[in-house]
Amino acid sequence: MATPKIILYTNHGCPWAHRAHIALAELKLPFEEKIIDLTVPRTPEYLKINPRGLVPALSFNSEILTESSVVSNFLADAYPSHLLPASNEPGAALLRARIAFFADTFISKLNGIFFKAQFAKTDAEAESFANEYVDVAVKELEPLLGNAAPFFNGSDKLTQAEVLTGSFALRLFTLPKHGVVPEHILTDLSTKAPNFYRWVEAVSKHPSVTGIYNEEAVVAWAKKRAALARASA
Ligand SMILES: N[C@@H](CCC(=O)N[C@@H](CS)C(=O)NCC(=O)O)C(=O)O
Repeated sequence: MATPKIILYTNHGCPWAHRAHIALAELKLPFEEKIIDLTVPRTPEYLKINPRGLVPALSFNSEILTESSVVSNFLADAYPSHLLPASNEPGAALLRARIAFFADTFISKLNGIFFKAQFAKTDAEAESFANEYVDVAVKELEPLLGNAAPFFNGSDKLTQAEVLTGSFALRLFTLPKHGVVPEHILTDLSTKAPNFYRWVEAVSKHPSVTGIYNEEAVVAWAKKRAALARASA
């Protein structure tokens, strides 16, 4: 495929937009970046690009795509690679289904609990969500990562499973030490869900995942939002 003209409308603090950055980095696709300021109302120009007003949005040869999973899966499908095999390759349909199930499980069963722990109204509530996170990781994620090496399904390179979940794994691995969530969440995971912990650690060190991450800014934003949640209790 000829080099496409790609524009990514993004904000580096957004874990959903971060998914598109991981895909673009792994696929080594050149792109122009337009940072959308999320602290002010979206401009009429941006609302024409994404009427929902959210990031990310992708312009691919002037075709607009929105929603991070749609954007990331489109990129992986347009450029079959180590991330995701084309669906007509032998064995690919099954692997694609396994990756989709992993990402769905991470996002639908686990991820929301991390945000609840971050923005809990009391320390006791944060503790309870941290413990719930560990329990769900043990039950739902640990069995899916038995053959991670260190990435999904025995891969030594990132896959689409990590594209869709890496930004959240990175926050899990980096935020506890700042007191944003109870610190024991990581030590508990390392003993109770060792496959999951090793995978989180490997994902969180990968340059395609860490590339746009500004830990200090994410911590500052999380602390501000947590203070607001507690003040409204
Ligand atoms: N389901 C969307 C969620 C994207 C999303 O929530 N983006 C946030 C930033 S992390 C946003 O644009 N928020 C703007 C707002 O709510 O005004 C996706 O996966 O793309």
